[in-house]
Amino acid sequence: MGFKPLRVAIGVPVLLAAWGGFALVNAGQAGASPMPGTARSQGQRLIFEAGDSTVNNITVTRDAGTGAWFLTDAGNTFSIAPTSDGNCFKHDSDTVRCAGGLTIIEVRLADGNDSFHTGITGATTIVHGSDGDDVI
Ligand SMILES: [Ca+2]
Repeated sequence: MGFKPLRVAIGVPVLLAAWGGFALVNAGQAGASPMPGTARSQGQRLIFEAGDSTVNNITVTRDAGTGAWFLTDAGNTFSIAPTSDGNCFKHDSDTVRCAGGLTIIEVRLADGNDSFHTGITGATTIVHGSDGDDVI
C-alpha cells in the first residue's frame, strides 16, 4: 500500500538529475566553437541562419550596376544549404551572393551578441535576433 508513493518520490530526483544534465550541456555549448551558418535561396527569398556560438556581424549590400545582392557575415564562415534553389551562391568565405530579383531577405541571428546592418532598399528584410544583446 505505501510502496506506490515511494516509487513516485524516487522518480522526482531522477527527473531533476536529467534536467540538471541538460543545463550542463547548454552551459558547455556557450563556450563551444563557433558553428558555420547556412544560406539558402527559395525563389526571390534569401534565408541566412547563423550557426550556434557565433557572434555574427552581418551587412547586406547591393551592387547598383548588376543588381546582385551580397550578405557578408564578417569573419565567419557559412555554407550553402543543399535545399537552396541556386539563386544564391558562395561569393567568398564569409559572403553569399544572390542574383537580382530578391524581394525578401530573412536573417536568423541565433545566440550571441550579433549585429545586422543594411542601407539597401528594394527588399523586405526580416531579422530574428534571438538570444544575446543584438544590434539590429
Ligand atoms: Ca543573437
